[in-house]
Amino acid sequence: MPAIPLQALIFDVDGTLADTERDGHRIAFNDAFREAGLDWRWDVPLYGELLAVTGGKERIRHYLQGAHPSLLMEPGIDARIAALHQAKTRHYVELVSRGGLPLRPGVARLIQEARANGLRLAIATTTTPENVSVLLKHSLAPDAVDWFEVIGAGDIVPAKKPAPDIYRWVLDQLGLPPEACLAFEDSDNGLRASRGAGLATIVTVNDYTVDHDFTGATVVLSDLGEPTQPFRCLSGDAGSAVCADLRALRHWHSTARGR
Ligand code: XBP
Ligand code: MG
Repeated sequence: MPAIPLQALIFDVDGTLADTERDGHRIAFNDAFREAGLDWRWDVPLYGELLAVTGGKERIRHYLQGAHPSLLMEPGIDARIAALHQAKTRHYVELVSRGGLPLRPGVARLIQEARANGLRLAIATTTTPENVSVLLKHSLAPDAVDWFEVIGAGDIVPAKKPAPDIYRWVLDQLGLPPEACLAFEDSDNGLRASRGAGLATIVTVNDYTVDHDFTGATVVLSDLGEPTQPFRCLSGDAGSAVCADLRALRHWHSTARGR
């Protein structure tokens, strides 16, 4: 059977395009809590634990289960969580609009190279759509939202990562089989979602995810790398590549398909 060529790249956002969690989402959650007169504070280690649950509303609920379980019994708690989360999104958008979150190494380079070579681009993320748009606009390029043919974000599917639903939704919108694509992820939950949808996956780790179990990833890298700032390959075969360019991606795509 002829090999299916690589046709599309599907990117996670948080932790993959930029280190948004510690210095973005976490700060915005705390700002929303403060604004609502709550003394809840999510410090860096606690936030690392809370990241086990994806989705901001789901994360607040998970926090309350441990810290303030009685609040979950109160009438109107769903609306209260939703309002807090809306305020958090407003704070996050403000923070990112100030140019507060740079992209990770190699992200802009790879996306530009993919565009120049006619690869299709998509996003599969758990975060809220506004958060994706503001990051692409302020950290990549003013018109970068238009570079992505499909943006799957937030509550568009009810079951968030590690469920594969968001990736399946994106593949359906692209009209492509998973074998024609590569996914980019930074976390165990993200990898379970992409692999669950049958996608070969490149992982780039960050401080919160470096100790996660990435069994099933095609390759695990420190970051996507630049020609002058090589990545470190933590697992898998990077051959002679120093950065994740299209040549390396095509190699990983073809070896992953053979498995
Ligand atoms: C991202 C998330 C999100 C963000 C917050 O996971 O878990 O919850 O932390 O986003 P992934 P919202 O990178 O695996 O998609 O508050 O907008 O939900
Ligand atoms: Mg992520």
